[in-house]
Amino acid sequence: MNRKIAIVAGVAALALGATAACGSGSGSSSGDGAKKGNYKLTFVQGVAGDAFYISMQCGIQAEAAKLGATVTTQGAQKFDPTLQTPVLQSVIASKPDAILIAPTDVSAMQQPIAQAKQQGIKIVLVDTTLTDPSVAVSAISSDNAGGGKAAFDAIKQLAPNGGKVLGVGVQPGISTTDARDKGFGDAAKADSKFTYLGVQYSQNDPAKAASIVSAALQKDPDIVGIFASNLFSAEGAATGIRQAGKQDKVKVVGFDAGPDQIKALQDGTVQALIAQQPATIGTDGVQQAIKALKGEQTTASIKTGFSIITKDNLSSAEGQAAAYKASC
Ligand code: T6T
Repeated sequence: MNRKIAIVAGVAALALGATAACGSGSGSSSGDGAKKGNYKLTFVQGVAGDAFYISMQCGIQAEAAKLGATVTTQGAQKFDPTLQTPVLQSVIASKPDAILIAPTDVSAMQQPIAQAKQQGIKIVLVDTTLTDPSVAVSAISSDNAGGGKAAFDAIKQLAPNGGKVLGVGVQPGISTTDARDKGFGDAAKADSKFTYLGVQYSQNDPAKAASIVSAALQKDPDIVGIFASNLFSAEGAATGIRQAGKQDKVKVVGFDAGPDQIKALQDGTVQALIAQQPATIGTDGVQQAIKALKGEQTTASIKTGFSIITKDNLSSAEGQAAAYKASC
């Protein structure tokens, strides 16, 4: 498929790439007693073993090495604030100069992260954010609402006659996937050719995402499109489509571009992927942390770009560069 999407993808990537360069707002600075170098950073992932955070870790490590900082990476086994909190607490006890963290919930992680700040540790929010991000010197993320809308535009090109569309989300309270779900849902509701069936939550479990899709296709066999708003939801949605034998009938667009998603794109189960730039988020995060530690001005909010990958542009330089890494 579909030359049109590949072209649109290029435009989206270019347009968003341009916004990535200019963050908005200005953040805090701290001049007092700043060390001159050898900074110790810790990256707290949303969850361990996720190709998105592994790719971010690669960007963080490369930039830290360039700037003469050391970095360690920690992550809980599930995307869950009750598991991320003790990980963060043990990181705080190890007294890093700065923590780059992807909070797993907009409100539940607010207080644990504030405690890190109270210990004099600089905080940078990478990927996900908090209800009150002012605890951090900088918050860096993709344009998630824009990505959700782009996913709907892709489905619209794939299913131009319209019909029923479903969202497969992760869990409420995650800033990124909530924004993607809303971006997709708002765009679908605004288009009279489409009926938005709402979003169902996979709890970041591919097996649950697969069973959501199987049940939804039994209830509404005429579904024309599914948007899965992160890597594990997309992985499970693809399995559900395969199990239902609906590869040719239902168009699937997934956020993220891990190895499994790329495979699903190649075998035709998924038609388009919204690939984020996790390494860039990591690079920007390190730069902001070091600036804060040196007492320089930081940027409160930075938006990074995304690109849309289809079978058509997968083997292009852009497509190859967009694929996430399973290791650095
Ligand atoms: O989509 C990414 C990330 O942006 C999101 O916040 C959580 O899920 C992922 O890590 C993919 O699994």
